[in-house]
Amino acid sequence: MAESLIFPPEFVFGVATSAYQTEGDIENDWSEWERAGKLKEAQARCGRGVDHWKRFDEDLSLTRDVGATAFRISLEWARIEPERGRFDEAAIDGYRQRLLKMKAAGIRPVVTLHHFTHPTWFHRETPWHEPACLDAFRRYAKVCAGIMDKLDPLVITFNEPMVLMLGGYLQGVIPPGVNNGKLAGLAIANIARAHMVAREEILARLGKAEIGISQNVLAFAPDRWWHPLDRALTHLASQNYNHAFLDALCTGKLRIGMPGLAAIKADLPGRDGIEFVGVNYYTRAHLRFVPKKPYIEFKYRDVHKRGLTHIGWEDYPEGFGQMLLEVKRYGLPVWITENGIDDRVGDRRPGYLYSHWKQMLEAKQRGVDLRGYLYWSLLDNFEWLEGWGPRFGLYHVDFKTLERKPTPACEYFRRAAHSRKLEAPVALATL
Ligand code: IFM
Repeated sequence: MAESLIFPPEFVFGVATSAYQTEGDIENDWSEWERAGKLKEAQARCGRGVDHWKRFDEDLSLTRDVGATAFRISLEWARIEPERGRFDEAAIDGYRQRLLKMKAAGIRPVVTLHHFTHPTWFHRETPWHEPACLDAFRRYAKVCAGIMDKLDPLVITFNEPMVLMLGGYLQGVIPPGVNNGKLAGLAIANIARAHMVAREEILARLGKAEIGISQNVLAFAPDRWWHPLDRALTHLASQNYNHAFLDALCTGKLRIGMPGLAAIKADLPGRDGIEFVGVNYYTRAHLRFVPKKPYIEFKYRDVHKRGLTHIGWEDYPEGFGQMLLEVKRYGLPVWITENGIDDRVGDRRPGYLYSHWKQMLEAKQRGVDLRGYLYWSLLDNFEWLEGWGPRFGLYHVDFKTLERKPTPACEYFRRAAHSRKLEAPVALATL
């Protein structure tokens, strides 16, 4: 099948980043979290990031150099509204200028409003589990709409809301560090409502827009294929983690149910709230039932002996194809808003791209309405709790000098973006 696989002319190749992970010098809930010593390495700090705020022009050229025609960035709420109700005109203009430069360079802006981080006042004054969060997000979204006006962006309101809910409100391992099932339920329902509210503001200003979210999807599998409880868990996890939030935005009803763990039922003020499904796919997770709370053991297994990636995730392109066929059920265009590999040497990334693109194009042949692929990430950057260890970048960044250098995947990506053919990468000598 692979020989005949081509990327149609209208299919978009792009790259993705987020503000906090790259821009540098941002004061928000994550910088507070870091100072409290909550990262894997207690001393690690995001600090100057990879200086993307100041090096935007250079990074935009790097984006063009790999043949990308879409660039996903996020707007940093903490920069835009550093104090509640005080909006920073310089930051707003800075973002507007960036989007204008993208347009001038023939690159479509893909704009995320919320990518995990919050201004420092947010959790104290209008946290996600309180209704006041909706007005706060509405005001912010209105400003974001102004930044994006007339630039035909692809808009992502929230990046990986389920990750925020699980990590921030259930396990308490990322900000705001809450560990409370009831508050988690209120928070995720309000995040879904906040999407709807932001959507209203964006449509009011832009008239027409393509608006969605980025959904982190995991290809779940039972740890013991024969075990009924592992299989039941797999089924429930897939529905709750991969689909419940998207279902809510489409139907207006949020339903999350894990017996003994969570029962969330909430209604949204409307339905049909997305124009596209944004998929972030990285790996597969095996689930095993254990007879004590939280009843789930979660692991990455190297089933096919391809070698776990450096961050410890299974390299499982087949799961990508499977997830794409699953999201076909929404009957909406699909954008891959993230996919990538932590490859600290640089020799595995072309093969990873090839195997994942093959799955993607086969899914397209099977009727998935795929519009574009955004590689995570343009640059090596700050990987949250993992700090500065992982390297997802198409471009290698020297974290001391901040010099950017192409990895072998740049050439591979560029060739595919130009030739529109899926070709296996030539074997790479070890770097
Ligand atoms: O770096 C993150 C990104 O911020 C959200 N999606 C997953 C990436 C890799 O972990």
